[in-house]
Amino acid sequence: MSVANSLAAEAVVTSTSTYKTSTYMYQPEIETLPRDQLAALQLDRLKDTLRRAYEKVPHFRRRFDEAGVSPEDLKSLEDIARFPFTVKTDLRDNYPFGMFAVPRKQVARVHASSGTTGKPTVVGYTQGDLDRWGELMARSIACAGGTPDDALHNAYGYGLFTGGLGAHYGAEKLGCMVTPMSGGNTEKQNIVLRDFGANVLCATPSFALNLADHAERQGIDLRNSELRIGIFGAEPWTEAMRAELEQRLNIKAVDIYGLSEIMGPGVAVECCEAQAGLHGWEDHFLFEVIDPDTGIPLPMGETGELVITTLTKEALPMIRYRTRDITRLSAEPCSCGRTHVRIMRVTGRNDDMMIIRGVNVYPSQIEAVLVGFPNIAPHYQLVIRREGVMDTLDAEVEAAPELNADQYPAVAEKVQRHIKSIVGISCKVIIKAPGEVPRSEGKAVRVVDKRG
Ligand code: DLL
Repeated sequence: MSVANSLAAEAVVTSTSTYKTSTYMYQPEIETLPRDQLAALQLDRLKDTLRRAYEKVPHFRRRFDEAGVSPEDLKSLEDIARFPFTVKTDLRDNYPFGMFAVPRKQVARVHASSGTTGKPTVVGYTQGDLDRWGELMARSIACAGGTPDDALHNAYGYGLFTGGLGAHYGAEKLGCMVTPMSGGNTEKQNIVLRDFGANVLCATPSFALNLADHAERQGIDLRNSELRIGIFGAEPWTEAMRAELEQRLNIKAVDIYGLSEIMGPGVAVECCEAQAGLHGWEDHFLFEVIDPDTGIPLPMGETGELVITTLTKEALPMIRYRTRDITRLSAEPCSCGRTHVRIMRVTGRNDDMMIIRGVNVYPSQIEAVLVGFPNIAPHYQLVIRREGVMDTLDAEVEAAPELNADQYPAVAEKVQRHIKSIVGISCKVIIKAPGEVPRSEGKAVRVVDKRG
């Protein structure tokens, strides 16, 4: 067993409290399963999932029939490429419960994501699904360095969003003391964080930054608090932002990924040892990366759109779900000893890509320039406008508190030149006074489209 695994295992067995027991079954053999055995397990579970999807969900039956494939055609994992994709509009078209593979009475919980337009996307879970989700989130928190003895402050939003309850039940399963804080209430959060001695903070990275900012103003020294780990996700963020958060909060910051259509948080997470890409839990999910234009699967390591098939979901099996998230997979061994494939940092979504005067750009590329840049604070918003036939981009960036207003133009000019030379686009940088860029209370709104 690797050091990482023995440490995590020890942490689990050393939780001896009579009142609070960890019900999480740490299974190092699953996380370090040799790849051929992992593939065999996936194949078994994939066959079962395809069969259930075909038999129980009219949408899948129709799509499989149209594509001329049946579950029996899958003989190897690679055969998945013959099956049709599922996209977000399929869920909307079958609103609310039309994609469920079990009768309504067997659904124990639903979540939903609002989306920007129209009907929400509704997802459902049987009790078995909820148990497995709790297990995977517990595994994810342990992988991030959390232990049953930790106090975990959960600032992901509770409600229809999967972040709050997803992290909550995982943390309880691991045996942590959980503070179910939800989002918002920044100042109160900091008082609770300090007074309850939180060791682990779960939040979106933009909200964590907001907390750090406020703490400084409130005179709360989070750097010298009990806080040790930040488990940040639900939105794209950068290495620059990681460095900023680690420094400001004196923590180790790890990336966590997930999406409601597949489960919620806990689909993949970084290990605290390497912090270098997120282990995707392959005993429950099958990951592919495809060329977003042709839909053809790409070889391991190439960048494209992440596609996920669930292997154990009962209420809502998902076949080849197009996440729209841009990333690449890595099968390189990880220093922690886990064998599960790594999903490298998601740089952005297909639909977040901006095309400015012919140049493709993701908000995260601009963030990488802005965060850590001298004299500015790491809060920003990008505004797209249309001038004639051209799209223009303004980056609204906040001044650091010590910067005088008469220095704003010179700093703006410098930032502008850096964005041009590093990202390759011309954008106008507008320096705003401290506090003028809207703060995040959950997922940050990075792009404001004013093209009408
Ligand atoms: O954001 C689930 C979640 C909650 C993940 C808490 C992590 C922590 P949705 O609201 O359905 O679910 O949004 C899913 O958010 O397709 C990505 O575009 C984005 N996303 C999630 N995690 C990351 C991440 C939750 N670590 C969508 N990096 C996904 C980049 C992320 N983007």
